[in-house]
Amino acid sequence: MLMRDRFIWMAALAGLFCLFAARKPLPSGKVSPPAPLYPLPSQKQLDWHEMEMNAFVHFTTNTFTGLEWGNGDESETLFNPSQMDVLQWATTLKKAGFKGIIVTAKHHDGFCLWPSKYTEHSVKASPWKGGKGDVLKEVAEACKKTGLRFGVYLSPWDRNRADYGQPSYIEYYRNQLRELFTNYGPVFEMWFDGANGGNGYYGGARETRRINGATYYDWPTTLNLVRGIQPNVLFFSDAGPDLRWCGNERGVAGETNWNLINNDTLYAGKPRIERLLNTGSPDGTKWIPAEVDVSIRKGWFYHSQEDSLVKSGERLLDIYLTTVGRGSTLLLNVPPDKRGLLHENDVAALADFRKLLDREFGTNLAARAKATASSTRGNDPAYGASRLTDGKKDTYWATDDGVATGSVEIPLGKKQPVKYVLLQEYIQLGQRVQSFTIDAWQGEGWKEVAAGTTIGYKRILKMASLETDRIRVNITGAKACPVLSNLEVY
Ligand code: FUL
Repeated sequence: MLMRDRFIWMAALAGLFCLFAARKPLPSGKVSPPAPLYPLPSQKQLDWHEMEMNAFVHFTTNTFTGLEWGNGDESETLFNPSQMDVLQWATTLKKAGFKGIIVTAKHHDGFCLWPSKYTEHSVKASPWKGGKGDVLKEVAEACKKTGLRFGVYLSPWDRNRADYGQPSYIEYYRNQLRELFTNYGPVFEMWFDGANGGNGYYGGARETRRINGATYYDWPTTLNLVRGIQPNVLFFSDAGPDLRWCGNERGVAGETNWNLINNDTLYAGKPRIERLLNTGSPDGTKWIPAEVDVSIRKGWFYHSQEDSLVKSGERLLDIYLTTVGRGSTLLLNVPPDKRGLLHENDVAALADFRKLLDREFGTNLAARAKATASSTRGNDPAYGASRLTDGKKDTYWATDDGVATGSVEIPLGKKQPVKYVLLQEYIQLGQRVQSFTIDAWQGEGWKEVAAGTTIGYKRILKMASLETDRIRVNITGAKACPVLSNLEVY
């Protein structure tokens, strides 16, 4: 080959190389990830989001009197479960898919399920186990054995205490928290109820007492005290600071559900804040996700006349969709009966629920699907649509800064029935998506089959009967470039 020809060849090759290099996406890691959109969840909140389903256990003298709110004058001798088996609670709940148990250490009636040294109104004055029993200890141990996390509910309102309403009661309440957080191992969540003040026994006074919900408890001091013992605990109350009430006890998180809210003017029991708590606010300055507490029965405590009213597996699946499916965590109450066992009807409903969950969400049709996107951040495959279907929770699809909309397309291999689309934002970088639609390919074109607003930790949309071989998710509005970690189709 002549020198000149060689030169021409080399120039052509170099040109081709440049062209190729220019078109080739930048290698992973060269494009910087999206900047976090504040506020962000803390690590303990992220861990809580991933729990998805926890169980509530309401148990006290009410179980034996048939009341929902004990007056505070109940005799301790009433508390006498005949076949108490806390391991039965834990194994049943674990099998159904729950990750933690929150137990009513003390409900509004003031009876303590542990032998507190600050009151006689507890299991130690009951005939159960000759006054030597400790329900909390048993629950904490059963949780440990079965791999569940342990949480407590300690009602601030106490209808038994003579000094409820006075400063000395706050000291009593704090002493009890010291006991709970020192003696029972790690507590993942502490539940503060919003019901505060009203009529009660109050050591024999039998009167109505009102407290100022905004000031009486001096919560900041109490929370700091608890954090000093167990820094990893999450506090639930209407106002957080870690988890908020969802505004109802029907099992329904907001269809629009921001994990963000401004809690500066909120406090447990504040009137008429239900709507705000249900939806959160897109411009909230704190990450305080909603937890949805709902009972498997009509009441929170066991009453035999409600044995036929236990929510069915189907009903629990609906509740799953309006809680976990809306980016919340479900806190399902399953109250033990007078024997100290979860009743057969509740156990059967939980087993049905599990079966339905496994049936509905058994096979992810989008697993490892070759997803494509309308645009990808910096054209870098590290942020490509395939990250949505790779089964890894720490990878994500993202668009360029300033690009707040975009679509991803998921081929399903063949035409088949599709019932649910599940989406997750990579909330480590904040909650972003404000609106989205879902299209299904219908032979000749796309048809919109569902639409939603927020996504957050998780969003599951149920579709009316549908067959398709391709799904498209369109992010139609976001506070900043969308960052989605997961997309599943069932
Ligand atoms: C409510 C309480 O008054 C109920 O008795 C129950 O404990 C529920 C979880 O919270 O506010």
